[in-house]
Amino acid sequence: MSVDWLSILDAQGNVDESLEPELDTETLEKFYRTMVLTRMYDDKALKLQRQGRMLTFGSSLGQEATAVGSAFAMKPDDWFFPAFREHGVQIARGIPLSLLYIYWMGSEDANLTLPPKNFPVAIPVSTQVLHAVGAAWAAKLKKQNIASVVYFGDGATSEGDFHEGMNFAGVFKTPTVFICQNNQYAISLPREKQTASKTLAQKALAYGFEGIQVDGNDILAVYSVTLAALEKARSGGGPTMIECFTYRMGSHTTSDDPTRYRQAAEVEEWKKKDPIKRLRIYLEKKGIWDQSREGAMIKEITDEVEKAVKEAESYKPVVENMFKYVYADMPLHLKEQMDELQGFISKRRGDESG
Ligand SMILES: Cc1ncc(C[n+]2csc(CCOP(=O)(O)OP(=O)(O)O)c2C)c(N)n1
Repeated sequence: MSVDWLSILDAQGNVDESLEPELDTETLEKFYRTMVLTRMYDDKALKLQRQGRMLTFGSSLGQEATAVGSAFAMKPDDWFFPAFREHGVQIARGIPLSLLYIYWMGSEDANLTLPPKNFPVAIPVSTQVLHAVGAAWAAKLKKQNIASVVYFGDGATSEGDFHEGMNFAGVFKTPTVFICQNNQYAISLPREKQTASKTLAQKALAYGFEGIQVDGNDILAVYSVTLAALEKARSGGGPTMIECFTYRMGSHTTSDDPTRYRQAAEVEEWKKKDPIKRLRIYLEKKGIWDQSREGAMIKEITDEVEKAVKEAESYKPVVENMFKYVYADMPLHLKEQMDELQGFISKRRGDESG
């Protein structure tokens, strides 16, 4: 057993025709639009944070192919467990942009109306791996023909939760697809200081299942590999780990300054591998994209993003929800805190109106 590497669309937009997936024009356009939408959603979030209108935010700039390619390989009925940088997957899965903004503006209310099978963001690194394996195990026991997909970063592979989840998935052959977004850094820690393993995908081999590396900036490769892994999972073939080799072009979050730990030349090299640029070249070569379509799309997306921000900013969070969903039955100390906050808010409202 060894780890294979897959790439189909190179940085210059050239395609390996022997591996090119058969996708119709509509699907390719959907891939491209969703990647651009993700980037523009992301860019707007950073601007809002700098203006004090958004809380800490982790950009997915440069990782759009990994997110969108894998998301479109899923079926709506498959379980989806994100970390905190999976904006592109959430958008492709149809979660409204306004909900995503509401969440990052600080309200957990956004998680109350997520479409089915989409789990909330997991901030504690790697905890979602266990949830995903559990959901897959349950689906297998119930003989449901579905898979569960979990996303995590390179840093998450150093957590115990990751290893426990991988081991369980291997032993019980759960229908789980593990998608590692290897964006080369866990905050300031580079990938080579994270683990002595040559690849991250090879960790799957130790747990008795397939691991594969893919060019994470190549949406055709990410889509193809994820589609195959999901089909294998749903048909009883067990789990797969996919290491998407990509790069975090921006900062870890809005609280981070990456110039303190990485070289500008490295970032410049990765700029040349931009996932959106290469898909656009591919579409142009196929004669299905041009400057005028690009202009019209950008205008449409700008309006869509602005509308979502407006909706999010006009949303009034229900403060009780902060306490309500921590435990099934609210413990006394939380109840006391909630009552105190409610008292404080109603007093303030009374002061304001009086
Ligand atoms: C259990 C836990 N430990 C530490 C943190 C603080 N923390 C937040 S993100 C992060 C690094 C995650 O790196 P990686 O898994 O590579 O994902 P990336 O941020 O690169 O997408 C750390 C250590 C946390 N959120 N949870």
